[in-house]
Parts: sequence; structure tokens; C-alpha cells
Amino acid sequence: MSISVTVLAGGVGGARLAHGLARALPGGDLTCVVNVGDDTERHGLHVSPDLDTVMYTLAGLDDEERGWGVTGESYAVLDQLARLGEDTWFTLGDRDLATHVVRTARLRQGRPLSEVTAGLAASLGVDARLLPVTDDPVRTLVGTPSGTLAFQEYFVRRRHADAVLDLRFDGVEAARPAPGVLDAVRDADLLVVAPSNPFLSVEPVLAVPGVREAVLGSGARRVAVSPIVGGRAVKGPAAQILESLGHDVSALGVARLYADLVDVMVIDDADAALTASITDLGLDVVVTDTIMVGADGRERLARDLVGLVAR
Ligand code: FO1
Repeated sequence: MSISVTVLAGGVGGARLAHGLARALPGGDLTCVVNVGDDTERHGLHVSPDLDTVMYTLAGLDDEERGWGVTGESYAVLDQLARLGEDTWFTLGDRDLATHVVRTARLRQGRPLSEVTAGLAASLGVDARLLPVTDDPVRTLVGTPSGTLAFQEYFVRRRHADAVLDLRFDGVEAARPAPGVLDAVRDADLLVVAPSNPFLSVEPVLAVPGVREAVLGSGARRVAVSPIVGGRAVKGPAAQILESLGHDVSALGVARLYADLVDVMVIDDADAALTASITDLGLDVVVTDTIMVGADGRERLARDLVGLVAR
């Protein structure tokens, strides 16, 4: 049976699950709708970290240990940029820089980000459809006790150490979903909210006008995978942000955020004791190993999700 799957994704968690799904669905139809709120300009180049993390992972080029960038990188350009007086706290490897050079050149020719992304992904041999949630500029701004920070300033330069008071997605009200996004959400058999940060990665996707409504009206089996396991984030600042915004730091806290949006919550074996509380929210619960170790771990979780369509 060929089924179509759409994933709403941010960085690492979304990328790994997308890779598992690509392996679990040979010849299947996989679309990744990806956050662009983390996009930034460095050294005059447009960088799309989440799109690139998904793209490199699907292409088998990802640096598995770091979770971002290209494996086996060199840093000759960055070293020279530092010598020329540029701020180099945002680490860009030589191969990764080639992506940003090409992306920026094509955007400057007036081509939309979705078209540019499709071209880059095809060149790297990615079969899945990779869509930025919007072609319009949306930038995540992080309110902290030290003031409002641009996303990468908060995340990389200050190592997500600041308490998060609020989040804004600058430009989102005027943003339109990129071509194909709404259809991919509405027409999928399976719609997966990846185990990405609910506030930093998933919310800026849902906040693009029309996307949340498309999820709510989708005919798909809608599934979210918790990025919180045993009260801790698998990666990144999701736990601190849940806490500082007043939510339960648990898979139950995540389930409450998604209760109106999805039909099924997938939680880790470590959180099996939360099953009844999540069921009380009106969600079906699947308990499985959600830690995606290696390509086989990614594929195993993906197969659990695909199996939900038949039920
Ligand atoms: N994350 C870091 O922690 N430090 C970096 O220097 C860094 C550079 C970087 C360059 C390109 C890219 O695509 C991603 C990069 N990331 C880096 C990851 C990125 O900041 C985050 O993964 C996402 O924006 C959050 O999902």
C-alpha cells in the first residue's frame, strides 16, 4: 500500500524522523513542511538551518553527532572570515557555505525559497518533497530578561541560556503558506508533528495563516511524537521553555499543547505511566522507543507511525 505522509518539522528531531520515514516508505510519498523562523543572514548569505538539517539528513550528509551541518566538514572559509574581521560565532563549514552561496544567489534572482530549496534538495539526491512552510520572511524573536533576541543570537551565540519569557514570529501575520503546503497537510494519509521543539520549531509552522486550520481540517491520521522523554528534552531547550512558560515538563505537558490538533500522541517507554492522563485528554496513546539511535532507530519509529494508518 502506498501512503502519503506529511511531517511538520523543525531541526534535528524532525530531520531524523523524516529520514526514518523516507526509509520506511520506499517509493512512498513523503513531504516535509519545515520551519523557517530560525533563518538568518550571515556574511551576506541566507542560511536556513532547519531546511538544511532536514535536507542534509535525507541526503545522508548530516553530522549525526552535532545534529546540524555537513559531516566531515572543513572550516577554511570561516577561519579566513575571522581573519578578515567577521564575527564567526555561527559555525559555517565550507561545504555548508556552498549551500548558502547558491541559495542566496538564486533568491537574489527573484526565485522563491520553495523553488530554490527543491533545486538544492534534488541536486543532493533527496527524493522527499522539502517545503519551507512559507516563502515569505518569518523570523522568530525570543523575549528574555535581557531583552528581545534574534533566534540564532539566543540559540547559538548565547547557547539558549536565557530564560524565555515570550516568543514572536515576526512577519507571520502577512506570510502565506508556500505552494503545496496546505494540500500536503490536508491530503496526507498520515500527518506527523515531529519530536521538534513545540515552541521554537512547530509553533512557527502552525502560525503561518492557514496551516493550523489545514491541520484541524485534515483527513489524515494526525500523530505527534513527544520531544520530552522522562521529563527531559531529547535535545535543545524544550524542557527549559516548557517550564518558563508555565507548562508541565513532561510528555503530558506536550500532549496538552497538541490535544486539539492531533489524534494520537506517541510517547517513550520511559513515560508509559503518563498514558492514562494523556488518554483523558481525548488522545490515543502509543508507547514505544522514541529515541532514534542510528538509521535503524529512525526507521523503526517511522514504521510504528506508518502502522497507525491501517488502524
Ligand atoms: N548550532 C549551534 O549550536 N552552533 C552553531 O554554530 C551552529 C551553526 C549552524 C550553521 C548552519 C546550520 O544550518 C545550523 C547551525 N546550527 C548551529 C544549528 C542551528 O542553530 C539550530 O539547529 C537550529 O536553528 C535549531 O533547530
